[in-house]
Amino acid sequence: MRKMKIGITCYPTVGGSGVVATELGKLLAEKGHEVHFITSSTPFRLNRMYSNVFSHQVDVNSYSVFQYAPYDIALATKIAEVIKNENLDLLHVHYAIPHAVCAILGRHMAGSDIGIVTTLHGTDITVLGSDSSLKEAIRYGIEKSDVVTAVSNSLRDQTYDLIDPDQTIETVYNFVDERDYHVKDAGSLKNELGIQENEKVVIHVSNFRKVKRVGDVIETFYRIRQKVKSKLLLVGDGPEMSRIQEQVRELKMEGYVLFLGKRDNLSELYNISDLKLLLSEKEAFGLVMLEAMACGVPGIGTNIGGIPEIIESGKNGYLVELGDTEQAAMHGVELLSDNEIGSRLKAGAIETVASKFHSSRILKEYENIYERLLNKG
Ligand code: GMT
Repeated sequence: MRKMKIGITCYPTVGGSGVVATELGKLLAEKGHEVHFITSSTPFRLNRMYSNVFSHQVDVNSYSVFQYAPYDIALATKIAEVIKNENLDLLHVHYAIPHAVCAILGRHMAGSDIGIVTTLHGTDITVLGSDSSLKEAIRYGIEKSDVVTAVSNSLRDQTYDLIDPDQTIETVYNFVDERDYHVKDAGSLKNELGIQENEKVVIHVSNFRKVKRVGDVIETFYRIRQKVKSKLLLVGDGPEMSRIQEQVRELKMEGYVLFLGKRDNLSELYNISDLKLLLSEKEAFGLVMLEAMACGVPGIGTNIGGIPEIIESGKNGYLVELGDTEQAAMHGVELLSDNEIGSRLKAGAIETVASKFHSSRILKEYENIYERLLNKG
């Protein structure tokens, strides 16, 4: 495989699409490629030093005439500059809006014909795709990209349905860095969090937006708690937080639900957990489910979006219909109270990550796409 110079644009702050883009950049660098992040700030997961990873920050002019600072134009200009100055071979942008459109404009500004790969992550289609002020721009970004990938078959199909682009969309699944996410000893963390050894741990991680249905997570846990001695870890923060805190108070569950806020040490938290709940109404993939499974935590997830492409009922967790907290709790109780079932699903979770979503496999798929693009040019 020839060594390439790859420009990557993504949202650098917390969020699945930025995590995947950054982890991919790191793996590409470890394979000897030169990686240039072109973003509004240094990606938060870029926590190791690499001699062949560079971060180019977009400067936005806040001239007083502008009612809104022109970030998209500034990003396109920076992309053009990096294409020329660094002699890039290709661009890989994550999230259609505005990144795909900026990449196309930047390439044009640079007078270049390098290939553009756009990866769709979910809300760029499932939420923004029905906004009439953005739909045409999303279609344009998809059609003018050279290769378009989606993080699940479900998102690929939804993109065809909602946007109807004249473009082929390939599925490339997400992955986790197995060096961080694996089964390990979490030391005294359980004890430090005030959880007794004989208590089971249920975990939910999200940005607490409405689509995540955290209320259903609380309801499910409420039912589980009536049968199994357990605690619920809520990790993350977002607009629904105060409503959720109120729900927990109303159910008199304050002593059993731990609000941990935003955390970096997710793999340690997963390693004290026995069950992961992801009961969203929209989820193009569900990276947090994969992270948990890599740490040996089986999941209960809704039968929507990309979740059924990760969870196989009875093998590595269970699928339930949206809003069916009774069924979710029934499976939760079964999994947490029957050691044989718990261990089988745990082994299934680890096996699924290793066979279907291994980082080496996904990295190869992206490298093959890049290689194909370079051969075409
Ligand atoms: O879930 C979110 O709200 C964040 C969003 C993002 O853009 O970072 O996540 C999307 O991309 C992730 C990485 O591909 C997927 O794992 C999430 O399922 C997807 N979120 C939704 O579709 C709601």
